Amino acid sequence: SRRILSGIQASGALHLGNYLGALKRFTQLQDAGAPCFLFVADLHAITVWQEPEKLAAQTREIAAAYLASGLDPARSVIFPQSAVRAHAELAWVFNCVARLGWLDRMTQFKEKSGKHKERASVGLYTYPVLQAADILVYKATEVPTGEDQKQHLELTRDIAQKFNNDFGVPGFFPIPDPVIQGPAPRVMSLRDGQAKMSKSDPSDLSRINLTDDADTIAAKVRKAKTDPEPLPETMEELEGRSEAKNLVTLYAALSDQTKEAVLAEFAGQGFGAFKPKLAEVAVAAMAPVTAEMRRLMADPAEIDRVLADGAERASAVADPVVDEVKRIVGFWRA
Ligand code: AQP
Repeated sequence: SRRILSGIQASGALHLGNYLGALKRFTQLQDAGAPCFLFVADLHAITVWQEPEKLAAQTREIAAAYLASGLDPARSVIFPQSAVRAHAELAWVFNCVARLGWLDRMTQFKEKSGKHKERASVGLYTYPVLQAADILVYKATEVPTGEDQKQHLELTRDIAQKFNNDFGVPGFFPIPDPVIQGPAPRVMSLRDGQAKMSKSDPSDLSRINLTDDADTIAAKVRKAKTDPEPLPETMEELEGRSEAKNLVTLYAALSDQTKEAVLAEFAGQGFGAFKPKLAEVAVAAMAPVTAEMRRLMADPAEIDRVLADGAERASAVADPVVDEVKRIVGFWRA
């Protein structure tokens, strides 16, 4: 049967890419009736340094973003990753299933470890193995994420397959499908149409944060890199104009229209006219979410209840799977 799983790292501010590529998609899947397990990835967050006194607040903030974007804790299971021991336990077994050669090919590690690979944490290297455990410990069948996670999801499929083969348990782990769809699976930086919008970009002008106010959003959109040409009539004509294409994609995703409809409205107009309209739809789409996040964060008791309840429901699914894995691997038990 169908089971959706995804997570967002507890490592600071969320941006429009996270919102359109992940949060908004989760809500759509939930509302279509799919059972969703959504966690706050705090184990993943510490692959790079996190201030201990801030980590729990960051976890609550992501939980607030889940709730504010429309996830309903009665229907979806929302929990902190570290509160369900099964993730880390299965990750160890998977560390012994995955091959070094597979991890060596992961481009995100290369990007995030930068020039000084030897100084990166070992956790950053095995990050995609933990991700495989996150997914498979629920025997999830579908994993909605942004485009940037595609390679990691392929690794999860390889790990599931190898575990099933090595231990002679065909079908024990389902081979999960990446769900990289939606109107904006790859939101690009506002300063560079070749780079994805990312929270680690040193330029704050490159991204719209979920916490930006209307004036900041308008200013960032105004300063977004574009070209001098007016908007064309078709998407094909936007090929090679990556910044322009990104802004049209954003407008469409934020206003729930197709890109073609957006071009039909704005063809022939320049960015001087288009940008203020884009800022307007961005503010209109995000303001209710940020307002609700602020309301929830003002009194974390409600968030804490959701997370504690979610952790219990998640453990009830994950613990028996890990118990079964331990039996399959041959560990001692009384
Ligand atoms: N630019 C993006 N467009 C669409 N989706 C995106 N996601 C991230 N960036 C974009 C999706 O957001 C979800 C949560 O991501 P994460 O918490 O795992 O963090 P991340 O991918 O590390 O986010 P960042 O902002 O890109 O951080 P850095 O700068 O650290 O790399 C995932 O589903 C992701 O695909």
